[in-house]
Amino acid sequence: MKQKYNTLRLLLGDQLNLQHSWFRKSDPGVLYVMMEVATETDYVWHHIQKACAFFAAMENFASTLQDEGHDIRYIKLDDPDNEQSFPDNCNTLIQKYSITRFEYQLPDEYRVDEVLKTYCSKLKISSQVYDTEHFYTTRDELANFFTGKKGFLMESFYREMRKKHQLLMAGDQPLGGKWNFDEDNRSKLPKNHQPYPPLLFDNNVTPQYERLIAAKVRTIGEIQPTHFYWPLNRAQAFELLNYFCKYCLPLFGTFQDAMHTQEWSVYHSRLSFAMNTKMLSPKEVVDAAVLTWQQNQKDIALNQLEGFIRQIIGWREYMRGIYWLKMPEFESMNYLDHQRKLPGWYWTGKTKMNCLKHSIGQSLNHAYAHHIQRLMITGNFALLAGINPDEVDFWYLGIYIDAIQWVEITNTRGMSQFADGGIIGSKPYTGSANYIHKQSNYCEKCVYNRNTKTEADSCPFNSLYWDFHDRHREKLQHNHRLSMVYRLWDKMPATEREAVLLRANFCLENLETL
Ligand code: FAD
Ligand code: DLZ
Ligand code: SF4
Repeated sequence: MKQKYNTLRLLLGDQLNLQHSWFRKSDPGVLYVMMEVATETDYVWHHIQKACAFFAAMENFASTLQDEGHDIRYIKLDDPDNEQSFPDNCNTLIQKYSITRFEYQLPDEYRVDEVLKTYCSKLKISSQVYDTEHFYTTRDELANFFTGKKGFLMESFYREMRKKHQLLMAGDQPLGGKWNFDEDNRSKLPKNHQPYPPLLFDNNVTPQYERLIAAKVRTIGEIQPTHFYWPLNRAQAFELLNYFCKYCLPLFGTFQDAMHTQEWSVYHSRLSFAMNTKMLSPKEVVDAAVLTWQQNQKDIALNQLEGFIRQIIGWREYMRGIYWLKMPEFESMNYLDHQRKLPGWYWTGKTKMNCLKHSIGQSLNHAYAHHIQRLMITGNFALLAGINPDEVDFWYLGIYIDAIQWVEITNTRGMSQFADGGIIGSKPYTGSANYIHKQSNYCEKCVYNRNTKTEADSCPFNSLYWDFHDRHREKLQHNHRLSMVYRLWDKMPATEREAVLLRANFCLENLETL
């Protein structure tokens, strides 16, 4: 073949950043490649909506690049010459076009980063890696920030981000006199309060769905391929962002922790897929929210905006920094030595516990649950029950539309399962029915009694909560944030403690039928 291209540029499924400097002008010597490959479809059991969303968004991205005058080869899962891995497909193209240079953008996932680093080290042609131009921070910025400091407190990183990017600041002071308005952000949905319905698109992902089915890719969850509602291109991502700013931002903070059987996203933005694929940048999201607030200050209180901004410039960037600082060790951490198997009903939602039934059910239906459902329902239960973090990670990495390891594992193994021994959270996030009832209507129609601990129909969370702290006393009792928990436990009459542990033991031995 006559040489047409000198450079091959690989784009991954989560690198759909149209604003990247690569695309400022087209270069006839550059061939871009995107590919649907078994190494990506098979590393976990993806939710079918997640797999379809990635494929469809990738295809849309490729056709936009084509329209803008770039040459791109899009390799589909069932293409006969698809070798089913990034290196093998790149090799084929390099040979076919006698390419002399290979370029790629920094992968966000350790696994893929290693594959591509190894690939480049063996290549006979030159290679170069570029930044994705997506995040506020570089990969090692967090590590540099915490060098010489004790611990990795998110709040101090967040304040630094606020100052550095001059967000919600009045000079060097936080706007409104406080960095954090979390105490205003814990309301339950009042009876008869109906949030705006989630904005749903009407996309058709039948071709992507059929390719996945034909290839027998193992997936989970439900889908309606002809009415697919996640945003699949930049225009839809912006539409979702504008909808959020107009209808959800005004109450985002207030109901950030609220859960309800009839509402699957409450006032949450559902922008994580659009951001994690890089169709939208975090700066675009933050700027739109700030502008909306500036133009509507009489309708949008500062706590609503601050709560939202913190998730993006705080938690999201922080998790990425921790990921690159602590991988690959992070992947095998199991501080509490949890070894139980994940109950089978995590894959079906078939449990009598109403909070778990709803949170898992909506995850299977929509590939989505909001933060508090992930942390305080499914995560909390897995932690209290002592489930092996490998199994917990496998579930979280597959089931959510936004699940990419850099942000999944830090949240799951770190924040939710305390398997990192406290790098991310200063104490385990645990709660009993008391907390769940405070934030939701789940307990109202549950077969279990949220008010008791030791009866045959007592809420399992209530005994498992104490059992967890008792079981891990040696590792946790010196944590000053848990001193109250241990004081209360020790004050309980011995007979009651025994009954609680007995009930917990029953729950642990009968996890599958709870
Ligand atoms: P909103 O509530 O509207 O928040 C806005 C944005 O802030 C999100 O889109 C997200 O980009 C960011 N954000 C919020 N919380 C976090 C957080 N803790 N860490 C990082 N970014 C955050 N998020 C993922 O993107 N992918 C995951 O795989 C993932 N797994 C999680 C697993 C567990 C156990 C927990 C507790 C949380 C996980 N999160 C994950 C974080 C968070 O739950 C989701 O980002 C959020 O629910 C996405 O919905 P949303 O876009 O409506 O978020
Ligand atoms: C999630 C996903 C799936 C299901 N399939 C692909 C794929 O076939 N090709 C691809 O480039 N990306 C896919 N992705 C997203 C990847 O998991 C993500 O792009 C990589 O892990 C890099 O972080
Ligand atoms: Fe969940 Fe317990 Fe409430 Fe039932 S009573 S919904 S199991 S917290």
